[in-house]
Amino acid sequence: MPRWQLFFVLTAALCGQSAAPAPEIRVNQVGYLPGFPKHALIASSTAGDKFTVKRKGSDRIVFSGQLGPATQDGLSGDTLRSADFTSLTQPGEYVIDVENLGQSYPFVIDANAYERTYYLAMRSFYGQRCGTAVDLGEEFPGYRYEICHTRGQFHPSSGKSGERQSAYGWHDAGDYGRYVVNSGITTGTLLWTYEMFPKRVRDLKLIIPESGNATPDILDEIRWNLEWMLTMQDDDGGVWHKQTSVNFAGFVMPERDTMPSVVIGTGSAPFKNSCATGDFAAVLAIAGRLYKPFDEQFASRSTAAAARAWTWLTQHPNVTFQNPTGVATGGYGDGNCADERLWAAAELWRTTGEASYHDYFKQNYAGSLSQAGSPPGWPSVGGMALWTYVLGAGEQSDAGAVAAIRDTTVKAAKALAERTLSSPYRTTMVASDYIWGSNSVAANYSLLLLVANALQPDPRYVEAAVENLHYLLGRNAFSTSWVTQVGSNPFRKPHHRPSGADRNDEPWPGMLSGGPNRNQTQDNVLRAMPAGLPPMKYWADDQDSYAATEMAINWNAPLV
Ligand code: G3I
Ligand code: 9MR
Ligand code: ZN
Repeated sequence: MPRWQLFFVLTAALCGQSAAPAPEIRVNQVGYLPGFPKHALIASSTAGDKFTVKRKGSDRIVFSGQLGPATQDGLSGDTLRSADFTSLTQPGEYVIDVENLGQSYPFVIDANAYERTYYLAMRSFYGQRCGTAVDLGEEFPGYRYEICHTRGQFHPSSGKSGERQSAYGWHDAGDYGRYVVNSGITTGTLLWTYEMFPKRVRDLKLIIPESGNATPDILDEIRWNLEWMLTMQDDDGGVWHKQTSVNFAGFVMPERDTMPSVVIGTGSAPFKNSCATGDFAAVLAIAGRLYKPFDEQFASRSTAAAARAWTWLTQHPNVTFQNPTGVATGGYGDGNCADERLWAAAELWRTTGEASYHDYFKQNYAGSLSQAGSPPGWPSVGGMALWTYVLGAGEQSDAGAVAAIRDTTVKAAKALAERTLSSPYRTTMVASDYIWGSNSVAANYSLLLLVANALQPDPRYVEAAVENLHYLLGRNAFSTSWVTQVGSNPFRKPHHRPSGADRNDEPWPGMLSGGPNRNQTQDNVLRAMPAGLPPMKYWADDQDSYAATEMAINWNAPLV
């Protein structure tokens, strides 16, 4: 133990506090909302039956209770007992003390408990900006890099050749590529955040270069990526798949990755693909309505680009993408672009009210209807298509379609909320959800639950949505907050090139870990773990585990 740590342990002991938080007490290390269920989960067979909640740093007991019965959790292998302190609603900073065990990590009870987490999670997109110098400023001194990836070229697979522009966009993840498909769901989710909760997020400052102009910071940040997406549309309306180097860079800062950033297509005519073009059309259509009050010109440019993409899509409905020979960066290949096309139709209809989009939607939504009942992800955006149709419904809408979508969504939300509130870890997750990016599955379940609440309000949907946040922020088998620099025991080794290459002790803030991934063959760290562990256990705080600790923009978006 380093001397400074010993010092803290000794002073803590002298002051009558237990030495270090007991990780067996799983809590949301950020906090809980006053009017919501509040549970800590205790994974210890030697703990006594009693627990108390105390003000942090004092012995004043504000709540006492008994632990619930032990339940065996198959997802983690943990035996859990619940400490339910729901009836404590007084705002403050607390710890839980469990008999014969010790004290928990601290947490708050506060109506604004998650405001800083939101700030860091949303600001992390600024930290992914490509084509500009980035500096997190006084709050995070040393978190900076120079302008990067300014050299653009056409790869032969794009159907064009020569130099071209490389500007704007967010680095996708721990790597420096920019991918249209993944940008689609990411940007769409963030735009929806603004559209669904305008009053909540409009005035929250992100401290970005555009702060202080007349546009809400969240929209300014999202626009950085939309501007890149717009550069990915060809003259015929189709949209190329990605702009990356042909191989992944080493663990260097962005400006030290000097490989050209090449526009990559399918390798044969029409070179663009339908999934990327559908996602593009959907997202630019959303932009066309949301930016209108702030920049009318940008809004109409966006709608027009979306409409041209739609026209291309009607001529090329299912051109799929696979990495062409010689390209090793992320694939984001999706064999079915029907859901992307449906999403495009729905958002274009919601923005423009034009009958052709509506006709397409009415004729095709039934084939994707079941997707209203499952969490979205980059390959499956059918839920986004269906929900936007209902969220934007008006007099012209088809009553049958609205009813069917609402019904499917609400039925699913009811079952998912029940499953969440009765599962030992109080998450919506089941074993098959423990895939690459599983933490985004948890977050996207919450997105579904919040959309369902918007379609037919029910506090249990919102409660269940918040339970998944408790899981992500520390109430999990590792007692680790899966968001960098958030909570008192956050993970520290994301697969994220700037975090690995810079001189800062801590990783860049506000980034969600991909999460446990039971597909052990997907990286060497997972492969080295014993076979047959419960799914939640396939995670380690290790930079080399890209299939479990990488960050990605499409995972941070539902966290936001
Ligand atoms: O959809 C299937 C599901 O039906 C099945 O039950 C399950 C069982 O394995 O797999 C699901 O497919 C998974 C797919 O993602 C969709 O979620 C695959 O297993 C999984 O291998 C695949 O992982 C993707 C990974 O790239 C490898 O292709 C991740 O979603 C995706 O986020 C990730 O993206 C990478 C980029 O390529 C490059 N940049 C970093 C980024 C994040 O790691
Ligand atoms: O860093 C890459 C990460 O962003 C991807 O998700 C992952 C899978 O495509 O690949 C990572 O790059 C690794 C490459 O695939 C193999 N050599 C090691 C690279 C990580 O340092
Ligand atoms: Zn860059």
